[in-house]
Amino acid sequence: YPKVFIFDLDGVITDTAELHYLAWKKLAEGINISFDKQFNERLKGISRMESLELILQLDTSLLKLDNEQKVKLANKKNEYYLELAETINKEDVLPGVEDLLKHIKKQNIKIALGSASENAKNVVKKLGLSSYFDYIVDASKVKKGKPDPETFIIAADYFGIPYKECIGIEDAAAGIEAINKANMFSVGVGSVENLSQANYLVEDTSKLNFEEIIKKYSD
Ligand code: B16
Ligand code: MG
Repeated sequence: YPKVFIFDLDGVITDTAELHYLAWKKLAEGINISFDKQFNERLKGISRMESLELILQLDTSLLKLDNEQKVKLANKKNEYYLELAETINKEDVLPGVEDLLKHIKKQNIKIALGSASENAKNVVKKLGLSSYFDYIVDASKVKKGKPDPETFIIAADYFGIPYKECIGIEDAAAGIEAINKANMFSVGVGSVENLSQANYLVEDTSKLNFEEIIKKYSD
């Protein structure tokens, strides 16, 4: 058996992507940038500041903003996001996720959260899942975001477990890349077009099955 499971949050445990999208859209419209769903795809799994930089690139006249102004905008986006996130509850847990968490816990395998979101702890609490997690990576302490392996390495090192004995679950290509670079076993949730690098792929969270994952990991 593996010793640690490391979960991504957005897209794996719940769908906060829609809320991030609405918050960025509101911010972008406030500074006269038009922003659509397609562009939003590029922001998945990317940190708040990096996302802002990508959005500002849509309007070259905004590239001259200084750091203080950028931080203000990022804070504003987070205010919008937190407002929307108020409504998050148990029903927002994606299908199959709590069942998987239960199975892992039963085997005394450690569970960690490796999200790029600084709001991750708060969201997990609202979802009613806090008691499953032995460790939540503090995204504000991560120097290099996904696809860098740092997020996953921090989680494994917290437990002092060899990377080969860790399993990471991700919905973003950058996340799968990060898990693979950390020499962990990667489970992808999504399409083969997006996640062809995953060691094991399921099409959605309802297909996440403990025994099946262990079987593939042991092969
Ligand atoms: P925050 P994940 C990521 O979550 C989101 O996919 C991404 O869109 C968001 O910008 C990022 O968290 C940072 O979130 O503004 O709350 O710090 O997929 O890594 O769980
Ligand atoms: Mg994700």
